[in-house]
Amino acid sequence: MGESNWPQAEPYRIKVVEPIRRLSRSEREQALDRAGLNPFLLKSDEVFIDLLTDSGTGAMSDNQWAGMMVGDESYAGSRNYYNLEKAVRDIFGYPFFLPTHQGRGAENVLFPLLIEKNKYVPGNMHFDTTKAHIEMAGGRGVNLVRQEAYDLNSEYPFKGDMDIEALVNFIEEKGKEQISFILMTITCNSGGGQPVSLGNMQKVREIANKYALPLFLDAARFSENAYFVKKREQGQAEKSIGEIIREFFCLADGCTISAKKDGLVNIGGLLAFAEGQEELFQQARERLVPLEGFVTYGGLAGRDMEAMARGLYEVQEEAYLAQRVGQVERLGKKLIAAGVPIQKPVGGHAVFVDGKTWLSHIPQEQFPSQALSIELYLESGVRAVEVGTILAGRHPETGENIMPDLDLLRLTVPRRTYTDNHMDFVVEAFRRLDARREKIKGVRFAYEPKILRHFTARFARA
Ligand code: P71
Repeated sequence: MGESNWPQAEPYRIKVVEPIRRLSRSEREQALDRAGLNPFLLKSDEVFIDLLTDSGTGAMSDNQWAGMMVGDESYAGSRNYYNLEKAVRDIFGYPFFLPTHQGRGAENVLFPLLIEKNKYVPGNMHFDTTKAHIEMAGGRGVNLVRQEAYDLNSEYPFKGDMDIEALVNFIEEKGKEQISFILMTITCNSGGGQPVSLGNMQKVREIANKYALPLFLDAARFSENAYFVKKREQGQAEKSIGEIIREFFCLADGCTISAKKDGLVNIGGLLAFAEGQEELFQQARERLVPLEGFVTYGGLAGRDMEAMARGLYEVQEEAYLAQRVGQVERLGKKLIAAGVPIQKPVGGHAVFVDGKTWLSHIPQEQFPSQALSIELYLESGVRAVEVGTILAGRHPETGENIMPDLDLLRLTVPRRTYTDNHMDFVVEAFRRLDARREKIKGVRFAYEPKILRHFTARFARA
């Protein structure tokens, strides 16, 4: 066996623990009733294993916590700002950067500078808050991801790739002056945490050059994406994670990053620009002050910037990435073995369960994946999040519910937070649900908010 084929042990040991408690079945029933059958409205103390999101929910290292103690809380010119600037330069190769309070802060500063009214922002697939910021700036987001992304059973290794032909056709059809910029999301969150290949990014760059369009990265999970490239893309295996990251960022004009994911911090974000983008950077700098805060803190404490500077390095360690991505994949494989249909291949940060197929007796109008999230919590105390018909909302003109092809339940795994035993507990919850699967009932709205309804809606059993 030699040096290979060892079981995947966490490349860290645990120094601090946070107790979690599972409520009794009757306490869980009461809690969920109070929450209007919407797990989003549960108190976190009512949740045993929380797979709502991987955003800001990870564990920091001892080195990051040590960094918190050397936070320099000066209003201007904090030393931690300079440490973060150095990290951004080193890792992404970008000379211009601004800290922001989180990813959407960076979007809010940047997008109005690039978007003109009614113009388009094509991308592989925009994340919800990103699409909202494009629209708030007057633009129109368009998803042009490859068709394989919509086929849960396709094992295509880069389901986050842009459909290059569709992108060219779109630009030709609308005219390049109708396009504000191109945005590539790595990994593609809304498409299931699926990676973008370096080859695809290079082609998108060629098109951006041909039509003289700016190209940006929404790079919340930049390191997980690089890991997939190293493992899956031909000719990339010998490169380091750092080299792959550099190559990706070299191909873009700048990036917005929610550091709550691969920054390994609980809060923070950044906006950075490549060589040659000084003018845009200056404009962004001016907007940062009223929107986020002075240019050397952007809504963050000095200690937050230090933790981020250190996290951005740690997240590139290959042993960390192998265990991180491996843990999510292992959860997916065990669910498949338990007969639960999921999206394949398993994405970098979450397993997406095909609720519509697993609960095929529930019509889509009765929100099968929401029903599944309710039953999963009742059965086990595990919280997951619907990414389906409730999230999709209503058609702006007809007012009808949009019926997306995919109606999924996202089991999102926080970084360095839960062990494989926790994941086995989740699998066991699905096994127990399977025994009474056909009796699970759909739900209807008891209260439906007008916008972003999934956060605060209340439900009743149909
Ligand atoms: C996720 C989130 C966080 C989230 C957002 C809304 C509701 C629930 C949870 C945030 C992203 C993201 C990408 C690709 C920008 C943001 C915004 N994702 N781009 O998946 O995934 O970043 O939250 O720091 O503002 O749970 P921000």
